[in-house]
Order: sequence, then structure tokens, then C-alpha cells
Amino acid sequence: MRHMPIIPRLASPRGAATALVLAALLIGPSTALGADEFPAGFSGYHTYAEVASAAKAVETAHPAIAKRFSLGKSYQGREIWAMKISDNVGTDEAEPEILYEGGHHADEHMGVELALRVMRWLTDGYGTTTRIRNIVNTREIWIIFLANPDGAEHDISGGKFHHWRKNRQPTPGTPYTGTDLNRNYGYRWGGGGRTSSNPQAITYRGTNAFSTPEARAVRDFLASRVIGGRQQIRVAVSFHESGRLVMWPYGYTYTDIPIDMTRADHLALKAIGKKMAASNGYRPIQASSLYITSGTTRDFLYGMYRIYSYTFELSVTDYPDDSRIASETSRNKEAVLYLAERAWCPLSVLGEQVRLARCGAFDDDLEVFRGWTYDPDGTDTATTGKFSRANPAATSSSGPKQLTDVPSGSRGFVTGGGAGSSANANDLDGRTSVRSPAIRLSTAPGQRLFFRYVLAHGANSTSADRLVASIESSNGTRTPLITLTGKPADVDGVWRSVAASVDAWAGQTIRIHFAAVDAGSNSLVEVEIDDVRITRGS
Ligand code: 0X9
Ligand code: CA
Ligand code: ZN
Ligand code: CA
Repeated sequence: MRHMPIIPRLASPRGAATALVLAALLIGPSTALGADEFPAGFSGYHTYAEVASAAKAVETAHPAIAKRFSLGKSYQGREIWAMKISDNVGTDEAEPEILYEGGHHADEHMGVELALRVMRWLTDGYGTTTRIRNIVNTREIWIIFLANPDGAEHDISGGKFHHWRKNRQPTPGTPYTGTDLNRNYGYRWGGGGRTSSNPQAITYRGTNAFSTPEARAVRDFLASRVIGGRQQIRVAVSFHESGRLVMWPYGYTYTDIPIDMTRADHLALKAIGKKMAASNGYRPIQASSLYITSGTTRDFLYGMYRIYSYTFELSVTDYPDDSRIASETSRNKEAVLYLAERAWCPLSVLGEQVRLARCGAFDDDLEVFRGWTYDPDGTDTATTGKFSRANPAATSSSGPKQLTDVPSGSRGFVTGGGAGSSANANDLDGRTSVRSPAIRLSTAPGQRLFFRYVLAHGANSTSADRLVASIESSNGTRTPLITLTGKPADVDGVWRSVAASVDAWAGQTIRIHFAAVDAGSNSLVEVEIDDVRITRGS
């Protein structure tokens, strides 16, 4: 069996450390906790203070492309230092974003070193290497160096290792200290496997999802990267130790493609993971192949935002001495740069057809919220069957009407997702509409609005029943582009796709608007929509 990254062991109860922690809260971490140092043979690793000053020094040396900032404070009040690296670093530009982070686990110091190296590669290389210059100029890179500063300082306190993994937050009502930050994130928090509800365990998940200030700081930072309804960060890696693994989501289930993942995402996650593993020599696996976890950063990043997120387990052994830092970090350089380049459109790893279909100005599989607005005019009349982004239940009336399977993942826009007491209970009555966030079309010709849909109706339908897709210009003018109408016949639900040119709006900022109407006499009408895209011409 392969080396297992974590060895189950119990954390020692909090004792004399309490006084020290209280003192820290009063006096401030650096003085109260002393000048923590790595033991002999490990002094090449960065302490918390050294991480902070290394980042500051890089900002000072490269002010145009590097900006240090804090995500907020740890439990004991330390700043959680981060850096943005990009051209025009002070401006939020419309560039694909990447997140690298280290130090969720206090005893995994190599991950912090890799985060620092990534900073150095990108800033030192900016003036000398075309590849790196291109990455920095066309991306916005975020680095979190040490997500768990209190734990990391505790791990080396007194100049010896304490084998400390968790943060340093006491668990209320118990004598125990520390929550495993990589079990504290709010995506399927609390599940089984190597995730514990026992405050004494090294994999303690916390009293609630996001009960730790450190995970909350990362969560709030991620939320701040949602702009115009869209998460700007597309790819991410968490640096851990040890085992030399590249892992993709999910960790919470053994299933390769569960309900909360699309097939395309799974294929792309795996392809990119394998590509990175081929360059760093690590073993590529789905995270759950190691063991089941829940509440990890990686699962949260993908589950909540569809960020293509990975965990790297660095090093063969735990606590490699500092002679290993240079080789263990540098073997990851290619993988780190490759992922930054892939951030433009990770799905394009699946080939030319996928690139044309899914790397255009807009791509939404409707699996997570991406900034659509229901009833944007406030004039919808639907009494039942309002659009919602739902996992639809099947309905049947003289044959299938609302289909339960959607083309991608488990969700789409549906006119009333529930089955109701009869097929007529939850179908569309009146008008319902939904509008996309703003989309900046490229100036290139050949872009098309594409979507998949179901338009099912009973024999009592007419051409007044319809689904209309319009393009809304930035001045608010709405132009119907695709109109699909009913007719007086029983039409069962079938998924179809449709596309139309948006060349007339090339170079403009637009929104996509869908309206579904059951007009005239009240008929049985069901509409479903999935995979809304602006596809590329070339
Ligand atoms: O257990 C963890 O959090 C990670 N290993 S570590 O030794 N660095 O603690 C592994 C997380 C990967 N996810 C799953 N195995 N599900
Ligand atoms: Ca920039
Ligand atoms: Zn770890
Ligand atoms: Ca979908």
C-alpha cells in the first residue's frame, strides 16, 4: 500500500499552552509566542514572520506586478498573508484568475515553501522569461502562503516539532484545541471517512462548517472574486504534504461523476490532473481514491464555484529536512505554470470541438448560480411554473412532459421543478423570464447563441405558447433571436438544441434573455433549458 498522507493520532489536550494563548491575544502573537524557529536541519523553511517579510520584500521589489494583502486574521490574531500577481496589479482586470494556496495543515511546511516559490518564479521570471511574462500579463494570480499561521507557529514552538496539524482554536466545552481546516469548509461538511466529529481527533471538522476564522477568511476571499455573477477564479491548487500525489475532486464520494459534477468537468479535471502529474512525477488520482474526506478546500472550490481545483501532496515523507526544499518545489514549476495557462478555459483540454463549443464568451451548464436574474422586468405573470434552476422531477400526461434527466449534470432552468400532484399542477401558467449576467462578446465573427431545451405541451396548446430567446443590448433593447412555438398537438418532452448567430452584436456587451409563455387558453406547457453558451466561430 502507498504511503498514507495522514497517520491517525490524537491531539494532546490543551494545557499549559492556554496561558500562552491568552498572553498572545493580549500582547500580540510575535512577542508572546516568542521568535519561533525551525529545528536544526530545517532552518531553510520560512517561519510565519519570514513568510510575511518575504512577501513584503517581493512587493517592494516588484510593485507593478505584486501586491501583498491580508485575507483577515487567524484565531490568535495573525494576518493571513496573500499576494496578487498580475500586470496592472492595482486594477481588477477581466483576466482569468488562478489560486495557489499552502499551509492549511500546520505540520506541512513544504506547501508553504512551494507557495513562496510560485511567488518568486512569477516575479523573478517576469523580466527574463517570455512564458512567465505572458502568464503574468494575461492572468490574475492569487497566492495564499500560510492559511494556518497559528498552527504552523505552534508546530515549531520551542525549536522542536509538535506534529501539530490543526488550527489553535479551543473547541468550546472541551479541553481540546484545534480544528482541521481541511475539514471545515462548507461543501458537504460533516460527511464520513477520514473526517471526525471528535474534537480530540486530528481530523476534527469543527462545531460547524466555517467555524474557524481561517476557513472563513478564505471563503470570504473567494466570495469577493465573484464579479458580475461570475467566479473569476477558474483553477486552484492546495499544497499539502506528503505522498507525491495530484488529486482532483471529489473527496467526499468514491463516485467519479456524482450528481454535483458534470461528465465534461470530470474528464477535464482528470486530463489536467494527469498532465500536471506527468510533469511533477506525482501520482494522479481522484481524491477519494486516497480516502474519503468532507469539508475540504478542494471540494468546496469545485462544488461551490466549479473552480477546477486540485490537491498536491508534496514530498515522499512528512517533515523532509530543508535540503529537500529546492528539488521538491522546483519539480512543480511546470505543473504550476501549465495550470495558470489552462485557466483561460480548462475545458479546452478536451480538444478542438470542446474549445469551439465551450470556450466562447459565455458558458453555463446551470449547475451552480452564475448571476442570472429571474423576472428582470418585474412583469412576469406566471402563477405556477416560474423558472427556477432546479433538478427537475419527471411528469407525464399522455407521455413524458417534464424530463428528469438534463443534458449536463443535474440542473437546468425548469418551469416548476417539482412533479406536483398531477402534470397540470406545476406546469407553466402565464409568463416567466430569466436574464443572464452581462456578457462581453468578442469582436470575432461566427459567435452563436446555443442552448438545449425541452418544449413539451398537451394537445390543447397553440402557437401562443412559446419559448423566446432574445439578445439584450447594453441600452436595454431586446431583440428576439430564437422563437420556439407550441401547436395544437400532444408533444412529448425531448431535449433538442438550437443555435443562432450573434454577429450583429459582435464586440458589444449583451445579456441573454429567456421568456416562456403559456398564453391564450391555459394549456399544459413545460419548458426546460440547459447548457446556455456563446460558442466561438474560430
Ligand atoms: O487529509 C487531507 O486533508 C489531505 N492529506 S494530508 O496528509 N495533507 O492531510 C488529503 C486530502 C485529499 N482528499 C481526500 N483524500 N479525500
Ligand atoms: Ca492584470
Ligand atoms: Zn495536508
Ligand atoms: Ca445542467
